[in-house]
Amino acid sequence: MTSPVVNAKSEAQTYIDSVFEELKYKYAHQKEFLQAVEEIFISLVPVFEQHPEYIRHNILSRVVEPDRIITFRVTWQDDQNNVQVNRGYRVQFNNVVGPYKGGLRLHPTVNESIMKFLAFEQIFKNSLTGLPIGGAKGGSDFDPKGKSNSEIMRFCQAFMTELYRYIGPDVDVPAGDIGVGGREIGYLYGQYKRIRGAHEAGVLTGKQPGYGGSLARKEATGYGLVYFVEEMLQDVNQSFLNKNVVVSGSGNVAIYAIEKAQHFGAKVVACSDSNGYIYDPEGIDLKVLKEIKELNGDRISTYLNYHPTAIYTEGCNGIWSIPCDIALPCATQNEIDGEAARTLIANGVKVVAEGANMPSNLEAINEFLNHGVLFGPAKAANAGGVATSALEMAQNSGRDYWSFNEVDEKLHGIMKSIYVQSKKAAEDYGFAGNLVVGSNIAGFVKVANGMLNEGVN
Ligand code: NDP
Ligand code: 2IT
Repeated sequence: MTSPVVNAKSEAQTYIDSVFEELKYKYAHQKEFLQAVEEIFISLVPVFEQHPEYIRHNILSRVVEPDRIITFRVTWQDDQNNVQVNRGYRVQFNNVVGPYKGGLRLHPTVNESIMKFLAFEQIFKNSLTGLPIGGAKGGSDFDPKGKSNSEIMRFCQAFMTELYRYIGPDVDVPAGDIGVGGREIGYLYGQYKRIRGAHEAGVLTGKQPGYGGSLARKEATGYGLVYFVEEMLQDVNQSFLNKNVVVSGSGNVAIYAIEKAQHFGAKVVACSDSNGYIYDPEGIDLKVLKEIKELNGDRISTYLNYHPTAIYTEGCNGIWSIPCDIALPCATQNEIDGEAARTLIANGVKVVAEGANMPSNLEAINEFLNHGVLFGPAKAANAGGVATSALEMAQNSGRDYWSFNEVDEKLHGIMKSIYVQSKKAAEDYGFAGNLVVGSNIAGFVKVANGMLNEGVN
C-alpha cells in the first residue's frame, strides 16, 4: 500500500506536468511564455501537495490562460508623411487581486509570447507587493530608436486611440516598461483625456510629477532593487559598502539602481546598452551617464568622450565577464545564460538580483542556486516599480500628493516585506534560502485563494 503522502505528491506532480504538457502543445511557439510558466510550475509542487483543493478547482489551467488578449493595428504618420503600421497589444491576464496593472513596452521584438510572459509574471509580482493590483502587460513592436519627438507623440496618440476603450482607473492601469517613460506616458494620458473628456488620472501611472505623477516613481524600480539586495546582504552580515557591482542596461531601472548602490557605498564599475558596455575601474560617473541617456538619448559608447580612460567593448553580453561581487541585470529577458552564469561564478560573484524581467534563463538560475550565490528573482527584486505605481494610484484616487521621502519610505518598507514574505514561504515549504521558490509561492498562494473565493469564473 502506498502512503497517502506519496499519493498526494504524485497527484500534485502529475497534475502540474499534465497542465504544462497541454500548454506546450497549445503554445509551442511561445518560448518566453513557456519559460516563465515552467519556472513557476517547478516552484509550485510543494504547494499543490499541501493544497489538493487547488487541483480540484483546476487553478493551474485557469491561471495560465489570460482573461483576454487585446490586439490592434496602430497606424500613424512619420515626419515624411509616410503611413506606418504597427501591432499593439494588451494582455489582461488576471484581476483577482485588483484592477489589471502592468507596463507598456515599445520595442521591435515585442510579440504575443513576450507580452504573455511579462503579463503572467506581473500577476505574482503584483500580488507580492501586498497592494490591490492584478496582472497585465502591453506594448507594440514600434521601435522608438531614431524617432523624432513628434513621431513618438503621434504613435502614442494612435496607440491610445485603440487602447482607451479597454482601460480605466478601476479596470486596467498601464505604465512604463522598455521604451516607455514619463514622456510617452504624458502623450498617452493627453490622448486618453482628450477622448474621454475627463481627468481620470488613475488610468495610467508613471506620469510626470506635478501632473498627477508620483514623486519617486521614476527612481522606484532601481531603488527598490537595491533595497531588496540590502536585505539579502544584511541576512549574511554584509552590506553594499566597497562592493564591486556590475549593472547591465543604462535605462530607467539601471540608472536608479546605480544611483542607490553608489549611495550605499558600492563601486559600480560597468553598465551597457544593446550595442556594447562600458567598464570604468574608477566607478561609473552617474552624472555623465544621466546626461548621455536621459538628456541626449545617446549611445553608451559616448561615455568615452567624458572619460577616455574607461574601456568600451562592442556587444552587450561580454559585460558578465567583468569580475564583481554583485551583478544586477537591468536590461532585458534572457541576458544571462548558463555560460554567463558560470563565468560570473568563476569570477567570484556573491549576489545576483534581477532588475529586468526574466533576465536569467533557467539554466543560469540553477547554476546560481547550486553554487551558493544569493539570488534575488525578478518578481520580488524589481517589484518596487509597480508597487510605487500602486502608490501613485492611491494618491490619484485620494486626490493627494505625497512627498518624495514619504513615497520612498513606503517603497523601502514594501521591499523589506517582499523579502520577508519570500524568505518565509521558502522556509515554510522546505526550501530555505531559495527566494525563487519563496517568491513564486508567496505570490501564487494569494492569487489561488482569491480565485477559490470568487468561484468558477
Ligand atoms: P529602458 O527602455 O529605460 O532601458 C532599457 C535598457 O536595456 C537600455 O539600456 C537598452 O539598451 C537595454 N536593452 C533593451 N533591450 C535590449 C536587448 N534586447 N538587448 C540588450 N539590451 C537591451 O527600460 P527599463 O529600464 O524601464 O527596463 C529594463 C528592464 O526592467 C526590462 O526588463 C523591464 O521589463 C524591467 N522592469 C522595468 C520596470 C520599470 O518600472 N520601468 C519595472 C520592473 C521591471 P538600448 O537603449 O540600446 O535599447
Ligand atoms: O515590469 C514591471 O513591473 C513594470 N514595467 C512596471 C509596471 C507598472 O505598472 O508600474
